[in-house]
Amino acid sequence: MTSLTGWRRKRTSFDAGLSYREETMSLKKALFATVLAGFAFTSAASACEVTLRSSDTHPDGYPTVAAVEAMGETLKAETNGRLCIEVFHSKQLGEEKDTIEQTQFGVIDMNRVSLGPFNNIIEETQIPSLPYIFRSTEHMHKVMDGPVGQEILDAFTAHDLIGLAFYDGGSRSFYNNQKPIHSMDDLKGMKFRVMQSDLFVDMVSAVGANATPMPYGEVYSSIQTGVIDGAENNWPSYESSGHHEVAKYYTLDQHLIVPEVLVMSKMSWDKLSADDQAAVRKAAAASVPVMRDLWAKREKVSEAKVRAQGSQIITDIDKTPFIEAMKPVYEKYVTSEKLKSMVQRIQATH
Ligand code: BDP
Repeated sequence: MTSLTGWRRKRTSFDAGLSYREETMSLKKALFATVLAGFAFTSAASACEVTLRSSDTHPDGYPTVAAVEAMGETLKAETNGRLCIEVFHSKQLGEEKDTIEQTQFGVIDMNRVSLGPFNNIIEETQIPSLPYIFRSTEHMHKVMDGPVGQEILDAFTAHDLIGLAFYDGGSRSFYNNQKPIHSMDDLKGMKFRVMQSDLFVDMVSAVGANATPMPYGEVYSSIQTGVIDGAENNWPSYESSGHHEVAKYYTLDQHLIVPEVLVMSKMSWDKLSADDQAAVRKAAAASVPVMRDLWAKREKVSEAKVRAQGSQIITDIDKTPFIEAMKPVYEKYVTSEKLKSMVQRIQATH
């Protein structure tokens, strides 16, 4: 864990927005802001003039955490040590849904999150969150690196956020503590946790199971106490969260290849000079290949680890019935011409 002791902050431009925030935020939010502003007045014992605080739910050493740290190194070098990034990993700043709000309010400067928790607020983020929309990780990269990806990043601006980059999130599959799932029939009536997104609730209902949206940090104990039978996630999260210890049946149906996103608070962004904004964008872009490399390696390490620790991996799964059953989710969520065009362009990308 990062020690906050001895931190010192040199410049106060990022603090200027505080009175505005206090006026406009609810009492609860203002209180939280005040607590965090305490961090802001101190900065790492280094030459950094501004230290951007970035949130991540994952533990130290997880690819997303390491990638944002790598971005921080690039940014520091690009700005001759003026701009730095401090990653608050392991949910130190809270669960994703809450940290997203705090980022919109400028309390947190940056946030690395899944696209899932944005689904209910930014409709464009629903598109890469659709089940089986991507044929492979390569397909996802091609789309997210291209015009559709850019349109989705741009959509964050209207929600007080700046979309900086997409990161890999592997493919997500169901795991549970009851029985090996070999077909859709096996899922009937089972209870799975999903991220807090209506789309994912409908996706799970579509295959005959029950969805319980809840924060990531509650999943482990909810499986243990029988509130849910399981959840769904990628290899590294299944492993690093310890969920494999309490839910050993993992079925590779790979229903989602949902990317992760790195966003910045628009309030923090607006306080940067145009040159510094460009440096942030450049450093974020440079962190993408770093992340992809770390991710590919970590997927293998995590898979090997959960197998060695006794997870039963079901690979002989026919995805066709899952793909068919989940189609109504497209009908429900892909309604406007804009979203339809995105789906068509994704499907036409080879
Ligand atoms: C992980 C994502 C993380 C999400 C988590 C979840 O990296 O951002 O919080 O899944 O399921 O794969 O909530």
